[in-house]
Amino acid sequence: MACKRGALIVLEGVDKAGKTTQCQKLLQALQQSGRPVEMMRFPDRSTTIGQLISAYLQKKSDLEDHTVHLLFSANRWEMVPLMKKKLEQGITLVVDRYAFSGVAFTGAKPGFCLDWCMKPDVGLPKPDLVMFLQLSPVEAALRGQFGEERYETSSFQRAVQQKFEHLMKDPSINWQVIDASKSVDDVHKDITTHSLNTINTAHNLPLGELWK
Ligand code: Z5A
Repeated sequence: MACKRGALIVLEGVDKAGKTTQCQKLLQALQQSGRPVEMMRFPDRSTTIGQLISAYLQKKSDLEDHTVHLLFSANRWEMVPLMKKKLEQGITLVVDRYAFSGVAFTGAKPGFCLDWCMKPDVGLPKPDLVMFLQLSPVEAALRGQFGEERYETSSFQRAVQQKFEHLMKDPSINWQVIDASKSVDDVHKDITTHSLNTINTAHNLPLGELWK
């Protein structure tokens, strides 16, 4: 019998919403329950393209806005063969940011429309579940100052939040909004419940193509 495929689970949200914390907790919980699971994050700064992006985010280099958008997308596409292989092997992937961040962050810049921003990511593996960690700017500020990286200002993050809200109206994506203001353990419980439901149903479904 062919192996049941893994689920593609994405966590999205604004800065300091707790995405990395929750991806790691979900990874551990699924591992402890004996499920095959791995974590990925975007941007993946380990590749040649990822290093260009990392230097840009750290303000060590400047890149034209369209160019960096396409690099973020290319950084996802270069991982697609590996992602598909793992999903086919029955491994669930827990992913920290994906194409939705790509569209929301570039779309928040002046002169960009969401339609253009989505185009390079059309056809990527479609997540079975996208959890948006919802956190107000006031609550995010309580979790510490913004860092030094590009995009880490409250006005830009508000514009990003608006773009995410627009993307979440798309009924073709299985969006779940998670109240990220709760304790780490309570957020984890909500995320685990949604993830287990998704893993069970994704087994029997073909992997979709994003925005197609
Ligand atoms: N970007 C883009 O422009 N285009 C793209 O295509 C993609 C990304 C994929 C990458 O940043 C930047 O690239 C990002 C988007 C852009 N720019 N911004 N902003 P990154 O991935 O390297 O880092 P990040 O995603 O910005 O991390 P983050 O948002 O700052 O953090 P987080 O992962 O959401 O949160 P955390 O690190 O898990 O937690 C933050 C703090 O809050 C930490 O001290 C925790 O202990 C605390 N925390 C977490 N949960 C809680 C709860 N529940 N209560 C209290 N405190 C908590």
